[in-house]
Amino acid sequence: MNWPVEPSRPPELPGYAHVYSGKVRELYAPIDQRTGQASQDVLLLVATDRISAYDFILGSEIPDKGKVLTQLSLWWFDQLADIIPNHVISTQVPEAVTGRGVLVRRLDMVPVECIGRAYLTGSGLAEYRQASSVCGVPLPAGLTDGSLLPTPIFTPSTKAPIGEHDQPMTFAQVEAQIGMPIATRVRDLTIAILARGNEIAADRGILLADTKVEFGLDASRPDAEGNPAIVLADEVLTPDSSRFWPAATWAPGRAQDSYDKQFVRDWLTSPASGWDRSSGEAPPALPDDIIEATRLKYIEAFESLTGRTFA
Ligand code: Q0Z
Repeated sequence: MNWPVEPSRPPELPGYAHVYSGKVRELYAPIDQRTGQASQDVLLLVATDRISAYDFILGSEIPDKGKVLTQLSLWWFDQLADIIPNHVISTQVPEAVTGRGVLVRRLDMVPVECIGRAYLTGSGLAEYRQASSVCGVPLPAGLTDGSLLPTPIFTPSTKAPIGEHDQPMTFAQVEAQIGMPIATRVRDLTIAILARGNEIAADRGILLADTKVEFGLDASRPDAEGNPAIVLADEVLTPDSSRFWPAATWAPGRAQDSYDKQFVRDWLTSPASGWDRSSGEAPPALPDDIIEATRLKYIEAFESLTGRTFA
C-alpha cells in the first residue's frame, strides 16, 4: 500500500488520545479524567472520508464516506446479532466525529484476517490459477473471474504490517497459530456472516463476493464453558471490507463492476486522468463530478441494503 500524497491528519479530540492511524480509519482511546491515563478497556474507532484505489490512498476524500460506512456497519451488527455479539458500546461520541465514530470494547484481537468468499476474484483467483486451490481448499477446474463458488470458502490470511501484503494461510496454519477450537469457530462464523450478508443483499440486487471480518476475545464476557467470548470487531460488511457487485451486471469471465468505486477506477485508468497505473506514481486528485458520483454510490449502497434514508 502506498501512502497518500498528503495524508489527512487525525483530528485532535479533547479527552481522547490518538493511538493509531489506519489506511482510512483512526483509533483513539478515551482518557480517564481522574488518572489522566488512556483507557485500557475502551477504544474510539473513527472512519474518515479517505478512499483507496489500485493500492493507493487517494489525495481526494469522498464527503460522508466515513459516516455512511459507519452507519452501514452498525446496521449489519444488528442484522448479525443472533449469530455473534459485537464490540459496540455506544455511538455517543465527540461532536467532531458524530456519525463516524463508535466507542467499542477493547478486545484481544484474533491475529488472523478472516476472509470468506462466495465468488472467485482478486487474490483468490490469482491463487486458484497458480494452484487450483485457495488457502489449501481444492476447487474444481473451469472457474473464472467472478465465478460463483460451489460452496462458500474460508480463505484466511496473515495480518501483515501496514504497507505489506497479507499472505494466504491454510486452515492448518490458523489452527497452529490460534488453536483448533477458536480456529473452527472463526471459520464457521466467517462463513455464517457471509451467508447472512448474501441472503440480505440478494433481496436488494446486490451480490456479496467476499468479505473480511475481524474477531476478538472478550475475557470479561465468558461463554457457557468459561472461555472468553468471541466477539465481532472492527467494521463489518462495508464496501471497504467486502466486494459488493451489482447483480444485474454480474457476468463471470471478466472483472466485475465495483458497486462503489467503479467511477474512480474508470476515471483513473482513462486518458482524462493522465495517470499511468504501472508508473508507480501516486494517482492525481479526482475531479469534483467523480467525487460526487462516488459519494452517491456509497449512499445508494447504504440505502439499498438497509432500506433506510441516509440523513
Ligand atoms: C482494530 C483499526 C484503525 C480502526 C485494533 N475492539 C477492538 N479491540 C482492540 N483492537 C481493535 C478493536 Cl476494533 C482494533 N484495529 C484496526 C485501525 C482504525 C480500526 F486505525 N486495530
